[in-house]
Amino acid sequence: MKEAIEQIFKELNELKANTAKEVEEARIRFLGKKGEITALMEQFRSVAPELKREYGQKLNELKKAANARIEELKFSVEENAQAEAPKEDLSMPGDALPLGSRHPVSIVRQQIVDIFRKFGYDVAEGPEIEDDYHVFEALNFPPNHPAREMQDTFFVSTGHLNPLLLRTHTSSVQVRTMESQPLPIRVVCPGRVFRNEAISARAHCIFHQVEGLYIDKDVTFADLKQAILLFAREMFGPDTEIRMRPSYFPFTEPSAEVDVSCNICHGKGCNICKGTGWLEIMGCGMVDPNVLKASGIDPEQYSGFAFGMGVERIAMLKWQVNDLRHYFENDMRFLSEFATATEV
Ligand code: 2U9
Repeated sequence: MKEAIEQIFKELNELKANTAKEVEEARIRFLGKKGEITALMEQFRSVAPELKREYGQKLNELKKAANARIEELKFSVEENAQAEAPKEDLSMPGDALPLGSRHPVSIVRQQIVDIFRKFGYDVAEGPEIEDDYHVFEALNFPPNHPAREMQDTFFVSTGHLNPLLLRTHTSSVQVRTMESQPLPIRVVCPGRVFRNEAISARAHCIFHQVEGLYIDKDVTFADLKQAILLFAREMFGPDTEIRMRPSYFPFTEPSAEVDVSCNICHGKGCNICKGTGWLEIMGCGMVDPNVLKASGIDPEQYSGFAFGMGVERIAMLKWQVNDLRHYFENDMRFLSEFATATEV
């Protein structure tokens, strides 16, 4: 047995392996169930008692040495495999990271705001959760106006005189501007608004508005008309014409809806303008004297005009998108169409 142990020590020292398979074969040969060292362990049982101690020690050393040698070979085979693996080609171009782009609604909101900034308007923002006073009361809505009902407005708290609600228009920001800023006022207010509407191709319960307000001495309807005409030509092209149709809003008197000449068919009539040659883009009017008074402005000395537009609607007209829901679903195939659309 002594010779057999010595012999295996020798073989272990000389053992070589080039592949993982050869290492495994060597392990089985020495340490497997029917391996040479395992066989010696079996024989050990019948060794004379006076030799047990000496042989036991030697056998243990042999087993340890075999395990260590196998591990050593395993490591060197793995190292060789890595060294031989094809090297990374550092001259290869990197993987292109897909670049994000601005949302079409953000692009159009910015375009609208930029046009009015060029005209000398300031930009103001305000809270999306507002109180009844700034959304309805100060804007001349009568107490029983339908917009104040649960069916139209999302209430945050009810049961007291000035409930909290999600603003239904950004006009509340203009009210806050009138309360806090000196006259004259020239301001545009972009922002998100909320209405209790069923979602369809033409309506959504959340959308974006840009509203504007100009208050000074001697502001007239002619000023309003000129401001809107200049805006429409900047937004839809220099040949654009506008027309105004009488309308009604609690906060303006007189009030009007504004149409622009259809930039697709140039007035001939197409399915975008439903054969009329005109597209509705916004509402506007002269600020109602009651609205000025509510915010402490004397309507005998000052007058003003205001306008409001839905950003999604302007974006739909600009890019001939026929379903408002595209702007909320964030499908990459839709959004990526606007990756380069940053200019007016
Ligand atoms: C103050 C006084 C008056 C803002 C105005 C409109 C007309 C208007 C709609 C267009 C489409 C809302 O997004 S929409 O549904 N807006 O027609 N908005 S005048 O008038 C104001 C605002 C603030 C202090």
